[in-house]
Amino acid sequence: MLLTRQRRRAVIAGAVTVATAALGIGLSTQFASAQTTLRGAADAIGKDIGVAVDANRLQSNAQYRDIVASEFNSLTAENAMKWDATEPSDGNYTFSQADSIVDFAEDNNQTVHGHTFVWHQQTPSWVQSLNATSMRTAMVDHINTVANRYEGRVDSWDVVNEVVSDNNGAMRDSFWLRTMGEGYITTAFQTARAADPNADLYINDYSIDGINAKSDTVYRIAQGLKSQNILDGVGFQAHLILGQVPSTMEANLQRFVDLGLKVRITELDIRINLPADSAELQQQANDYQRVVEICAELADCSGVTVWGLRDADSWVPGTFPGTGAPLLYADDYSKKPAYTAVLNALGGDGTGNPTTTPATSDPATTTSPPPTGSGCTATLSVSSPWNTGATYSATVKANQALSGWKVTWTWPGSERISNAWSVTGTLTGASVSGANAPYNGTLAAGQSTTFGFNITKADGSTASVPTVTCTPA
Ligand code: 9MR
Repeated sequence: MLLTRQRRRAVIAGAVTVATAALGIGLSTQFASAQTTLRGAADAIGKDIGVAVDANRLQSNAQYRDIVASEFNSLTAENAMKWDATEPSDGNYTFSQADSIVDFAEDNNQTVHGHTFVWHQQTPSWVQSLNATSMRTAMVDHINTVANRYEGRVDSWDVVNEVVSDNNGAMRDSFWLRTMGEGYITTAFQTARAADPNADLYINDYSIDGINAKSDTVYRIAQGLKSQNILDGVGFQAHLILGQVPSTMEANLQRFVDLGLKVRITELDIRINLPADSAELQQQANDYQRVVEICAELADCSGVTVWGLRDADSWVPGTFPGTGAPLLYADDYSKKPAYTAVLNALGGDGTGNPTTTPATSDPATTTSPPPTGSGCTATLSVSSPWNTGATYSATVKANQALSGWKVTWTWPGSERISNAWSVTGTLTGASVSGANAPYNGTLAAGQSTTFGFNITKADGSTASVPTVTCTPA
């Protein structure tokens, strides 16, 4: 849930004003860490970088704990919030492990993505053998109890998990479907919405990262749930195989965003045939970078969660024998090339900007002409437009030595900034007045710096490129 997340971020940022924190803009005080930690970089562009965690490891292993706290701004319980962990027998709720993870997140100003209420796995047999009426009652009680316990502390929930089969996009033949019919999905979302109206509600699945029969079915389900206002987002697990980031991944996420939904990479890992050599680790880094860039460039992508901290913690070798090494950290807690790639994708070009890939085929990808004659010049360019928004990058060039700069422009139409990085000021209205962040105001004559932002705009309208006035400040 957005407000909770931003409130926690504001606490971390400390010096960020209430106004800018409420808009999610100008979190520049955190930028000091943006170049060196995933968390700092993700905070600077307003994204979650999450990790799936195990409660016992958090308690027992200081090195694990320290990295989870310093490198990630969001947590998912890898197993501790599942039904078998939270309600092993009817009405007998056991929250100690889930509580410890949520407490840890609060202590470290991290958001929590809840996983999961309704799944065909890790649900106790007492649930699976109920008749339709009793199963519905059990589901409603379970969701109410767990969602209420964490209301205001868990920001978003995977309400249903893996409800579509791998067979041509048919519904999964689970005990839920067989007993309650397809309506079980609607029941789950209606219950979760009523139990915690402020949490973002997600449908989550694997092998839906590209456009295919399975993601087409999730799309149809999402349309229906969205039209009832009981769905906020789609989780793409992204359990990937080396070298196989789907070429349609960006377009696929975009079509869900175009429905008015958020998207999120919820369980990212990229497995390698063991032993992994250095070329494979570099390929893995490239794959990670691609996935994280897709999210970084998409305003409505809430974030990326990796499914475990170290390779040794991963579920992969147990399920796909002979494969593994799928995560960002090696068994000895050293950072793999994939770590650096993710850092880069989150803004590691040294300026806090996500790396953007210009959509050259799109007519809206244009650059404004630089105005002449002042102490500085600034230009905007649209790097990735979509129906209802766009990502812009901006360059400020000093024509003389500067100790600060100010940029102003007016949007001609419906464009409004939704979040921005490496720039501060009054940014969200039709008249934009931006100023340098604390770290990018001092420029020698001839030097340039960059900032960036996302906008929202009327569906289908052009993302215009206004002329920017730049003045020394
Ligand atoms: O990583 C989880 C592993 O520890 C559990 O044993 C397993 C049980 O099915 O679930 C794993 O997490 C899964 C997640 O909850 C849903 N998507 C697939 C994940 C990997 O199997």
